[in-house]
Amino acid sequence: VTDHPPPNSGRSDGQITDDQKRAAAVAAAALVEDGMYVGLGTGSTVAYLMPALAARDLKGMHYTASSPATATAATAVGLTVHSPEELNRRLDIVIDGADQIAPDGWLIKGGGAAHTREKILAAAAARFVVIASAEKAVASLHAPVPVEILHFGATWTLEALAPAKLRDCPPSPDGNLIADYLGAIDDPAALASRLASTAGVVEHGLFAPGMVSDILIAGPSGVTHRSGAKAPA
Ligand code: A5P
Repeated sequence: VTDHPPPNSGRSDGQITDDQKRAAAVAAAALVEDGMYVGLGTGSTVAYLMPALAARDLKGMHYTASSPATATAATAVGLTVHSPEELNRRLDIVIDGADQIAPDGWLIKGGGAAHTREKILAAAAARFVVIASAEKAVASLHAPVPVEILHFGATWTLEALAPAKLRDCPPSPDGNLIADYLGAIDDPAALASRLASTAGVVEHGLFAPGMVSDILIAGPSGVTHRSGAKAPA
């Protein structure tokens, strides 16, 4: 019997993870300033970002979203979302989640099937900020790696990607199939190069350290900030 229950007593692992996702999203929202051009990622962590941005009551904002789901969630809290074509300018900041974050800064993304659009936004950003709960930090990357592929010739594309299989999920925001590469990831750069050069692949979910400016990981004792390899613009 103890007089003092342990921290987080009574809270499920899922609730603790959700609290961490919210904490990382709130920390990232604090980096956004009036008048910025902002890219919004996709996923359950980013779902906490839109209310956090709305709560800041920022002025003169220009938002774009990496998926219809994010655009809908942003609009629901009063953020005005534009297409990239409407913005027609590079982005000041992009904030997005990740499935896995390696110690050297490599990421796996695409659990929500939106990694192609997410990578386009990240590449167009002066600052790309990754937000995550603690369990996303891994010792080394492991399968699956999401890969967006065209319907046309998908059987041949899958053969070339082997070991890989189609994921049973809705299509990407651009209507393509999502496959999962299931092999070892001994050398992320070599694998990224192989996946990118496979005919029929639209985009893969490996994000190189050079794309990432900041990594905000929320854990039991708060949000930890790691600097990424992408230099400030
Ligand atoms: C969406 O396609 C993904 O890249 C997400 O950013 C990633 O899967 C993280 O999602 P959660 O925040 O839901 O874990």
